[in-house]
Amino acid sequence: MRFNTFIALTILLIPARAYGAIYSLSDEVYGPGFYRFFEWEAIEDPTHGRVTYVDKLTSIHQNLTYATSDTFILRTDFKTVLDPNGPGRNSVRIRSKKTYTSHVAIFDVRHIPQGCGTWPAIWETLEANWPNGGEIDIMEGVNDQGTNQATLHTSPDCVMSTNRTMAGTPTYDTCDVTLNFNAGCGVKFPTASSFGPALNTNGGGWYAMERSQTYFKVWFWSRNNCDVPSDVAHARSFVNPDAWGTPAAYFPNTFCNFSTHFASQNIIINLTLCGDWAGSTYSQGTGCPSTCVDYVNYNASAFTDAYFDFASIRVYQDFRKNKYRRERQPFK
Ligand SMILES: *[C@@H]1O[C@H](CO)[C@@H](O)[C@H](O)[C@H]1NC(C)=O
Ligand SMILES: *[C@@H]1O[C@H](CO)[C@@H](O)[C@H](O)[C@H]1NC(C)=O
Ligand SMILES: *[C@@H]1O[C@H](CO)[C@@H](O)[C@H](O)[C@H]1NC(C)=O
Ligand SMILES: *[C@@H]1O[C@H](CO)[C@@H](O)[C@H](O)[C@H]1NC(C)=O
Ligand SMILES: CC(=O)N[C@H]1CO[C@H](CO)[C@@H](O)[C@@H]1O
Repeated sequence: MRFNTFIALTILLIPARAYGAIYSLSDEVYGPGFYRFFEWEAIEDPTHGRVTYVDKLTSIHQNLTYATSDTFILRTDFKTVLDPNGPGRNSVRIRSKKTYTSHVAIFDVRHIPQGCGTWPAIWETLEANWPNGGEIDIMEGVNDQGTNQATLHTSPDCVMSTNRTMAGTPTYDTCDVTLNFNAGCGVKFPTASSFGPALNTNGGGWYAMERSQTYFKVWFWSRNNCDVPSDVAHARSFVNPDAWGTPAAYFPNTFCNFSTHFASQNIIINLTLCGDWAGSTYSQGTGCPSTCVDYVNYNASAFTDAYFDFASIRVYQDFRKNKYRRERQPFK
């Protein structure tokens, strides 16, 4: 009987493995679990934003992070008028305690920060070894403008093929941080609902990233899309990204040696204001008033909608290493 079960399992698993793309749930993060999975980075903003990143206790005390059993909110302060000569608006930056190589990460968001001056990001990097450990930006944008952009930033000699099958539109093909003022090799997503107010009015959606040894792929599905893969929509224990269709962004290793450009990386979520990107493009066809820094200093209530609402983050790894863990214990 046991032997038959073994044979049946083997038969069941062989065809799946032949496709090489079945991943199993290794970390499921929701509600108070965010307080255990992540550490707070009360650091100076490396992108020169008008923010002050606070520590965990301050973020809880000031309600800049807030959890219920199925919600995790992360926001900037929206109550304080700032002294223009003092520190920036309080905000939060969190980094996963774990690092990952090959994996799938699915971010189920109900809302992302919106408003003039905002620059939210969900990304992966190894900060201690930047840029040599590479950077994979999964969700990023500024000032409510345009669609989501996924981008790689790397050390020299990493270029993307001009012939890629993906739904999005490439910006630069070279990922080298020393070129194009560190713009990286980006891909603009095709759907308006992938970023900003359009994402929020649709109730959010799912960003998914697959990192394999030979490519990275990023997808987005809006909450009300009819083509959300069922393993994504129903938070299954196994996912098969090979069945998810053409990604919005595709980064193959054709002209980029992943083993020398990408280390094992942390997941980082940050919310800055102004700074290198949001600040420099603040007045470029955005309709945003005055200057970015003045707007942040004086218009506190303009940041009421500058918040993430996460339903969950799920990380999947090679199903042979089934180390499933739920990050759900209440924070004390
Ligand atoms: C903290 O933030 C949450 C989510 O935005 C909100 O529901 C709650 O009322 C806030 N609590 C306080 C004390 O302001
Ligand atoms: C582009 O890529 C496709 C799929 O990988 C391949 O079949 C095709 O030959 C490539 N075209 C060029 C011009 O390289
Ligand atoms: C990538 O770099 C590693 C380490 O230097 C090397 O062993 C490997 O052969 C390289 N791969 C390719 C395809 O050049
Ligand atoms: C504050 O917001 C209002 C409304 O958007 C705008 O008219 C005003 O210029 C802003 N003030 C500053 C200092 O940015
Ligand atoms: C302000 C801040 O922390 N910025 C980081 C947030 O995210 C992007 C990735 O998109 C990083 O490049 C920034 O350094």
